[in-house]
Amino acid sequence: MSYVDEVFQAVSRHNPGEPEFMQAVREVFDSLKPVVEQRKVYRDAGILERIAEPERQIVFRVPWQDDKGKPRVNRGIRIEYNSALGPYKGGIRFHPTVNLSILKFLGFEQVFKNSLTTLPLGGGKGGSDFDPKGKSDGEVMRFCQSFMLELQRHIGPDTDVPAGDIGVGAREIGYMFGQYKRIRNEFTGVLTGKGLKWGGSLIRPEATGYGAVYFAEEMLKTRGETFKGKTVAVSGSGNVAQFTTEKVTELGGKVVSMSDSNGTIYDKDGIGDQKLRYIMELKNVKRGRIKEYAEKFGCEYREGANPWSIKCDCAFPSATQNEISGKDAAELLKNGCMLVSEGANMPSSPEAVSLFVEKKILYGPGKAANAGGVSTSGLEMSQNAQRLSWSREEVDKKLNSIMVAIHKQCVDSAREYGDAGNYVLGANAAGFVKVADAMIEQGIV
Ligand code: NDP
Ligand code: 2IT
Repeated sequence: MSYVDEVFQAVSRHNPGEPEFMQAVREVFDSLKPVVEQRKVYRDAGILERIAEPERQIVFRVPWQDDKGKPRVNRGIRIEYNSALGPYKGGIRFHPTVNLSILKFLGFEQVFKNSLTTLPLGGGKGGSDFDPKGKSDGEVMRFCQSFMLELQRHIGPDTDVPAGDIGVGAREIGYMFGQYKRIRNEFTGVLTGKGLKWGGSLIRPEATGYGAVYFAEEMLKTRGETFKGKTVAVSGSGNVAQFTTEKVTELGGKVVSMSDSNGTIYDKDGIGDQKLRYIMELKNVKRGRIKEYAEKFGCEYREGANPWSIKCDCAFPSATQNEISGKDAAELLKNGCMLVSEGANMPSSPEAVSLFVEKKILYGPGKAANAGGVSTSGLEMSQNAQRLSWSREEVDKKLNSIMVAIHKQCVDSAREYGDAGNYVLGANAAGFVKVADAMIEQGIV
């Protein structure tokens, strides 16, 4: 049996009942076969065994009181996955589906993603099964304060720097930052995605969506194409989806869909700037459902459906993991989709990934395509350390050049390992090599 398969089996045995985690490990390990074949040193140093095991997993009780005074309990988790390249870095997710499998898959992906950013960032991820939907601001605040009361002892600006993810945006980061500052009596860059008045970076809110579009622009260039006149399907209507839509529109594409967990809107005229402002207000302030857009603007609404049966040239999955099944992928391809850029983490099922790679469309996997968010978090950390803030133009320019650099690493490494144009191989191999080499240089720790 190959070294890769041997370690994969051991990892499966040690992590029973964690399908999302095993899916992420399988995908990365499959790409690494030509890499470990070429560089025996990784086997000698036991790198795969070590890299699959998180450095630290923290699980804790989060008690809080709801508006009726009733005691409630959720589970808090932080996975400090790998610190070979820098402090643990990665988002916090609040969603009822959160469990160890999901946070380990996200943490594992984050390690390689952060390596690709060119910045000194280790990988981590955290969250809770707390559901912010339908909760009052007061309930969300009390939950965030309780979550941070425990988390604060494990994190710090040089140790572990969390940020947002699903269900964690500006409001939640604010409440968590306020609580950290109060407990520790320190005003530091311990979280990213902070408000602009108190240490946040310009462009961080936009960064994941903009980055996914910049990455797609680079992929399009390899075929002499641009966004001008392209029809684009976006899923989700949260942070990543909103700024993906904004940037695609700015570059001359037409976004015809957005969605939430209840359904999809299909607006053939395109979700232009005015309509996007409506969605931002609806989702970020009123916290309503995407269906209200269809009612307001009189477009089609598909209850319970995702956008993948809509005819499009480019798809930006920006909601959640495994949102594109094999069947959805076949439908996208049948309708002529030639580019998929993943704003979400692992949105394509293994069957969908295989189809995209086999058909040689421009397929940018999440760990490369959505790395603009964490990259700009890295830029926020630099600004905090300098006690300076950079202009919008400066941060946007840096974000763009990081996405160009990530694209180049993917292209070069796919070619080096024998499958030019395969961004899955390129991203996994390039991300891995840097972390693995750093681990070897730092000894068996
Ligand atoms: P938000 O919470 O802002 O938005 C999430 C969106 O996805 C909402 O529209 C939500 O709908 C939808 N969604 C969530 N879960 C499901 C589900 N199970 N089925 C269908 N729709 C769902 O999160 P973000 O925009 O920040 O994150 C979206 C994706 O991007 C995630 O995969 C995240 O890990 C990834 N990502 C985020 C980064 C960031 O900087 N924020 C950086 C890199 C990746 P509803 O409101 O109905 O739940
Ligand atoms: O998945 C991700 O990269 C994020 N949620 C952003 C992490 C970060 O630290 O900005």
